[in-house]
Amino acid sequence: MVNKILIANRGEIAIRVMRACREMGIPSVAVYSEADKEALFVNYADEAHCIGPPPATASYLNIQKVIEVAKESGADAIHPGYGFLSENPKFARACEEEEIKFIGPSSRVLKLMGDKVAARREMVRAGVPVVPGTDECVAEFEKTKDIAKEIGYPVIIKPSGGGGGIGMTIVANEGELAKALESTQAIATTTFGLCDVYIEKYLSNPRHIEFQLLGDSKGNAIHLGERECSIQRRHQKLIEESPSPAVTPAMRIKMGEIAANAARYVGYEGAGTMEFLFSDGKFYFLEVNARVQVEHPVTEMVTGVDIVIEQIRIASGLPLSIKQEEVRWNGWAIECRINAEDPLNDFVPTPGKIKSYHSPGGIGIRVDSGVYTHYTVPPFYDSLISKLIVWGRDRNEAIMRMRRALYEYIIVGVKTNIPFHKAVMENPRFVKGELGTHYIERETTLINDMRRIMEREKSLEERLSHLLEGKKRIAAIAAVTALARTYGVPYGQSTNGGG
Ligand code: MV4
Repeated sequence: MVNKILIANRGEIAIRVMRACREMGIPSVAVYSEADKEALFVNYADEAHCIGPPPATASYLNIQKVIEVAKESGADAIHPGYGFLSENPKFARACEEEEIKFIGPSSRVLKLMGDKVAARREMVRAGVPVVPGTDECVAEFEKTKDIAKEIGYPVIIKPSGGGGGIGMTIVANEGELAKALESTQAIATTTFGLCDVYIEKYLSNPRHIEFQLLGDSKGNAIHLGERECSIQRRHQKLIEESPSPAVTPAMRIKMGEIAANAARYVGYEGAGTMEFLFSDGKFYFLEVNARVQVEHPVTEMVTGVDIVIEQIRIASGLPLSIKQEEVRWNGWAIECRINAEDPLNDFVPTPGKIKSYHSPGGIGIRVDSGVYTHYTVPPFYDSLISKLIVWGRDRNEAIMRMRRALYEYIIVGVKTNIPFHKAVMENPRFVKGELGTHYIERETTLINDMRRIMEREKSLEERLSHLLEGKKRIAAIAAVTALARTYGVPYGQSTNGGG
């Protein structure tokens, strides 16, 4: 087993990893920026080292500094979390050279998966279905025109160095192609330093479904089923669930096997996700996320497998602790990402001081949070402050529990997207499980539903204003939310969306 782990990340995921370390008896080392001195994860760690100024490029992305602290502190492994350096092949390479175990796939696999065209080609070889398109980059207009014609419009042009939606351009017809090709190449060059772009058939409102994979150093690879992540806004996922209401047990087994076989084929070590678009009952490979993902807890809730502990075991050269035939899927889990942002002002980030904080609890609730009362959310990083995950025996129970938990969640001082989540949990189409990547834009009533929910809570607050003075303030806020809960959709209205 590795002896000491440096966590090259911050916030809730740093704490998530350190919790696994503590359960395994492995000391943890935090690295933090000057903006994170007061952060919960810095305190949680067994030791912590400041690595630089607030901007991530000067701290969390500073490869030399992170490796230097690992060596100084005697850490023999680094967990990169998600984002930051987690899928950076140069960082993985630097770790390999310094004989520090990078907790994740090899630099070779990270490089392959980071090149979206190469990854697509490799997945075709491994027998994974992909979206109709090219397995080479496109560059020259006349040739691209022929390819697009063959695929059939609409098509989508994607930067090969990208992922996560940045710089993608949808092309409705041949007239738009020249401009789209040029602009995607320009964005690809400036954002990813690589002008390579590729072209695919554009699917209009697919579901985003991904399979959780684990591969060990002995050549074993298994899948833990799927997550549905269709509820997203500007390529930011907001709500994820497992299983997907659209996936039958037979499809899960078939696609899971295809994904796990592909992981084995490329020699995948660690936790990873294979992303698919799902449309008209068919799966199409998109990309591999070669890291632990934000939404991994929903899979943990339904399978009981601790994905971070598996990552650490794998990095230590141990075999997977579970065989494919031992994986059981029990019940339903939903995650709401709680962001410090203003849902009434285009979801702009709202960093600032949390004056009062109370998180939900009780049966079937998990809160992975990086904050506490009187903590100041810094403006330098993403706005995720916690994840609220619920488990229920079926989708209906999970939705009812999520509603209950959202009304228990009290965050005063910074605006959050909790009202948005309350609106989604009451939305008939969500309740029916009718999801797609364009769900939020198409559910045009959602923002108004949310306004109504916020108004309802405000009027209750006003009615109780005599309590909202001095020391009684915090208790009064709890009373307000408890009352607000009774205004929610009555019990029993949610139905299982299938699956
Ligand atoms: C697509 C697609 C439709 N057809 N690919 C977005 C995230 C990234 N991982 C892949 N993405 C998409 N890929 C094909 N062949 C739709 C999306 C997509 C999207 C694309 C452009 C602008 C907004 C979008 C929102 C959701 C999904």
